[in-house]
Amino acid sequence: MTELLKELRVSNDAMNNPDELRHRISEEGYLFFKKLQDPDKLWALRREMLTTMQEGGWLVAGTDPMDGIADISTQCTEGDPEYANVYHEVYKLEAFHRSGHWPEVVDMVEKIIGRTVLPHPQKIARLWFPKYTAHTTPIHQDFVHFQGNFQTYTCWAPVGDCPIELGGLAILPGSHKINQVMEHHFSLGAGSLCVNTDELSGEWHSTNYEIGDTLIFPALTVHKALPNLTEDRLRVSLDNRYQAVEDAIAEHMLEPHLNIFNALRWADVYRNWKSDELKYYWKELDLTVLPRDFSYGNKGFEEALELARDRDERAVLHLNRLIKRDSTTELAQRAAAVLQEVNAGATG
Ligand SMILES: O=C(O)CCC(=O)C(=O)O
Ligand SMILES: [Fe+2]
Repeated sequence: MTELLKELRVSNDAMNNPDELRHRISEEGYLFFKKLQDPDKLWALRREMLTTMQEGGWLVAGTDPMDGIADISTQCTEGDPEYANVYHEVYKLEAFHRSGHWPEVVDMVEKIIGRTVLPHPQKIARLWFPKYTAHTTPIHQDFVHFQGNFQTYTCWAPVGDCPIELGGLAILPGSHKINQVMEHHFSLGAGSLCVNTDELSGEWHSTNYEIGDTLIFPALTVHKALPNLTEDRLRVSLDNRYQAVEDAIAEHMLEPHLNIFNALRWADVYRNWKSDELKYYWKELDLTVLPRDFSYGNKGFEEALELARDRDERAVLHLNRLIKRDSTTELAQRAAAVLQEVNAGATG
């Protein structure tokens, strides 16, 4: 399942030239920097994050957490309650949130946007199991998930080295020039929404990421993750978002990530923090907050119902996951009704 990938263009030569940075990102839809972030700070963050995952049972007992050696029997992903249980312990780490405010990243985004930058309160990490490739992040534009405005930038960075086989991010250069949100469909993988490949052209770009390397791209650039093809290594990465303070932000980006089903609150996140500096830092700002648009997710859900009726295994898996998470919601009840229909058809 190897695919041909082109190398990302490195933009370290333009780091101090905002005009050139803006020119490149408007042409190519991304900027990639080697070692934009300090490897030592990231190694320290890796230790904290993976130690928490080991305490949560995700790593083989007795191994060095820095190696990220996964216990495959605990495989799970976004949407699974088991995932949220451990992810939210990682999410409570002060150092993890602080990394979203490191000046090397904020200053770079500020050069690109040319206005004062707001790091989104909702920080995001991805903790991706090996041998679980059906759940690889599908091809998408971030706008369907994060909304707000098109000048929202994702900064993706592995917390550790991330060679191709560990499943880093791949990007379709120039794809942002479509200048609109593309049609998204049901998919497994982070976000559960994908763009169909027949609507795309161009060559996928990625790289053997080293710790500190950082990929920055706006909300319409088409991207995906590569599958984690390693035997036993977890892929750990940050994908934090940044935008101009004066641009609109969607309300869910002011909430902790994946909090819908267990009601994780900022007060829970902050419980063991040593400093107050970053707690509720956005509350004193006069933000323009937009309601969340559920139409993309709702459409994906309706498609999953249709596919499940045709016994599509991915859709059945998705609906079962949704029911397991909370069987009392309206969506879960509709999912359960369809699965019952399908099972009755299969046995009757
Ligand atoms: O890391 C991943 O698998 C998904 C990342 C992504 O799509 C993003 O950062 O927007
Ligand atoms: Fe994304």
